[in-house]
Amino acid sequence: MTAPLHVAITGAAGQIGYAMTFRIASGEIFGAHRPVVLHLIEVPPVMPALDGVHMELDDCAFPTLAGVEKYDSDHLEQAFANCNWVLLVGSVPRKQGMERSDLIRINGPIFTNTGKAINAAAAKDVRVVVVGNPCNTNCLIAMSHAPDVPKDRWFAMTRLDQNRAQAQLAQKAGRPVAAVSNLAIWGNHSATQYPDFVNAKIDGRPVTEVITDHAWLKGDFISTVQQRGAAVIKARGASSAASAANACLDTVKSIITPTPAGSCASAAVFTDGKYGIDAGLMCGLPISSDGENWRVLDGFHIDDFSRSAIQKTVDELKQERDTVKDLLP
Ligand code: NAX
Repeated sequence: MTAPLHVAITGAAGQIGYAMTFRIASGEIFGAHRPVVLHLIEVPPVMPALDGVHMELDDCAFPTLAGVEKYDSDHLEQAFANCNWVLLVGSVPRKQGMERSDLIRINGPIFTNTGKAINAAAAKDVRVVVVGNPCNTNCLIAMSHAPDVPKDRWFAMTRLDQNRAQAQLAQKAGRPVAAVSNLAIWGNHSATQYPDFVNAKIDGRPVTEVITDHAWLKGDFISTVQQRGAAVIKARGASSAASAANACLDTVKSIITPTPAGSCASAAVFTDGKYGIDAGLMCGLPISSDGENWRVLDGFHIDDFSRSAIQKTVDELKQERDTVKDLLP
């Protein structure tokens, strides 16, 4: 029998954590022959709700679920012990009328201790995906406190933005969503992000050839994707949950599965100056994986429109980094 993978989820009783946990336990993400042990983490007052999640996991009788361990957030080193994947969802969600930047000082400090505990206790091959907002900067904070974990193991989630953008382009073109490929989200997971229609394709052709309404691409398309989170909050009275959980799992799958030729996956990763983007940020970029290792893709065309949009969102990331500089060692 293959050794089980240990997967930690913080905020596991919250709406995203709850939606994600069962799909991981079912074998859908790591395969029907790969057992998983879930490490579910919550703040102390929410531990009774986590017991309920555990009961429901038992009641699914998933053959791939090799164990469930529950921890409160005061015991993070025990919680992350030997974990191969750490999915950092736990944090305070954005409420209606709140911008992502408002959250930065509330959620940032959580990620200092999280990074230290991952550094101390996680498996040597640990990979970390940060969902809790502001996810780019939270990831930067956690990574900064985990000097022994290589920087290419850290990801912040821009996949929901990619999926949202793909759906918008598919609907506009009257094509299935699977026809849309090579869609990069540059920058911050926030209202400044740049969903890159210039390099995206529909049925293998440039989006700008298939969709001739370029005013829409430069206007409503971008703003719809940028504001989609707020629109969901307005409609649902709660922030995106199932789609966010799905995007986190898509991120994991994109890292462990070879990326189709001619396409990319979107994730925020540590920058080294490529594409003229300042080094030392967690910035949304187009990446490609061979199933083991990933790299930032070269060769994306950056025209003047894209350059200015990317600069705006990178400037926001730099501002966020300044806002939390007391949390960065
Ligand atoms: P919920 O409030 O439903 O769940 C969050 C859970 O985290 C709660 O159960 C809470 O008790 C727990 N928690 C809080 N602090 C914790 C800590 N220090 N350790 C462990 N658990 C802790 O929020 P939910 O809707 O699940 O959203 C979670 C996070 O995802 C929020 O920060 C939200 O802003 C962010 N999102 C990120 C997205 C992205 O694309 N990157 C999109 C969706 C979502 O808005």
